[in-house]
Formats: sequence, C-alpha cells, structure tokens
Amino acid sequence: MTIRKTLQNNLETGRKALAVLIDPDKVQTPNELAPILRMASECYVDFLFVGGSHLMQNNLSEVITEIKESTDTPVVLFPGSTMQIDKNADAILFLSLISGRNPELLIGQHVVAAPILKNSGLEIISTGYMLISGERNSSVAYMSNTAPIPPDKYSVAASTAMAGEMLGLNTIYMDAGSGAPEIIPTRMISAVRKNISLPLIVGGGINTVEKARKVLDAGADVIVVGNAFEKNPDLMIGVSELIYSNNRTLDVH
Ligand code: 1GP
Repeated sequence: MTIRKTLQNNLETGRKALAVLIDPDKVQTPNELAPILRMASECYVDFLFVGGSHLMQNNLSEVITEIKESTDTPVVLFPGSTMQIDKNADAILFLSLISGRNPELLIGQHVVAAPILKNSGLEIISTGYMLISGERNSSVAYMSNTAPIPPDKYSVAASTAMAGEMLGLNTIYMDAGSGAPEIIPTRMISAVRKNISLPLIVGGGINTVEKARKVLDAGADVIVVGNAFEKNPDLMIGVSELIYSNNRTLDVH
C-alpha cells in the first residue's frame, strides 16, 4: 500500500501515526544514529522522516543507506532543498510552502525537481507546508525568505489549509519549526482539522508525552518528533505508546 493510501485510511479510521525526524546534520557518525534507530525499531514508529534545513555535511545518502540496512520502517524525505533527493528513500514530501509568498518555494523549486522525481521511483506526497511561528526572525523564516503564520491567526491557518486542499494537495503539514519552544496552539490545529479532509501532519517542539497528546487530541493524524528524540531516545517509548494505545482501541472495536 502506498503511504498516501495509508494516511488516507488512517484518517478515515481515526488511526494515528508517529514520524521520527532524522536530521542528517545531527547524526554525523553511525554512533549518533544507532541509538535512534534501535529505539525506533523497538517502538511503534510508522515513518522515518529524513531531512534538514541546510545539510552542511552532505551525508544524506549515507544516512539513508544506514537506515535502510537496519529497519523496514518507510523512509520519507522531508527536503530542505532540491539537493535533498535520494532514490533509496521510499517517498518524498513534495513540499509547497503555502504559508509563505516566496514563488521559489511555492512552485519554482518543484519545476527543477520534477524531472528528477519523475524517474526516481519515489512515491510523491504533495504537501501543503505551513510554518506557524511568532518569531519573524527564526532561522527557517530567514532561510525560506517568508513570514510564518502567527500562532494566534487561526482563521488564516484554516483558510490556507483549505486552499491547499482545493488545489489538490495530498496532505497538510503544520510546523512550528525544529526545536520550537512551544507546540502549535491546539486551537489552531483544531481549526485546521475541522476545515479540511486531508491527513494532517503536525510537528515542531513536541518534546514531552503530554505535548504529543495535546497535538493528537487537537486533530493531528501524524506527529513528527525530531530534536526531543535526538536528546532523549527513551522519550520515544512514551510517545509511541500513546499512538499504539489509540490505535489498539480502534482495533478492538
Ligand atoms: C521540524 O516538525 C519538525 O521541522 C520536528 O520538530 O525537531 O522540534 O521535533 P522538532
């Protein structure tokens, strides 16, 4: 089954999913990657997202090879640029930064990447990517040359996601940015959830089980956790059990 189909089925049945984000810049030696992969293989992890904002180490393909040698969990590229394409992954989030007004990140880079992706064998998951942040000077705002949606503008977020759905995108990804001090406000996540019928991915700043629960309860179908698992791989046990117990309840009924 394709990942798109899995996400759509999950949405229809109420199943939730956990994506562990691996930033190749932060795992420069096999010793740094191994604990995360070991924990991911022991926990209920649905996807491994791989990518970073600017990858100084140029080690994407080595990291993907190492992941593939140790697990069958699907690897989904979460690219910070068109340079982050690797056909050994399973799928790619084909991100259009719909919260911003930078044409390069709305369509320009996609035109460059399309012929490469066409022959890559990767599953393409078109994704309306929405940055939510009160910090106009964050590194992601600087790198993307866009202003994020302020966290109190619920209707702007909902309308942006609705437009993404009407344009035919497969998923919406709301991101507070890697290492964000706060998760996206739950009222904003709920406002988006109520207004779209696409799988909703939410990440940024999820660093406790409680925050993961809040994001899931607000309506996220997939939660993405990066930084917190890098610092404390054991946290994956609690977060993945949350997802497992939700899904198990559905299986029983
Ligand atoms: C960032 O959504 C991801 O793009 C994950 O963020 O590293 O804060 O978990 P964290």
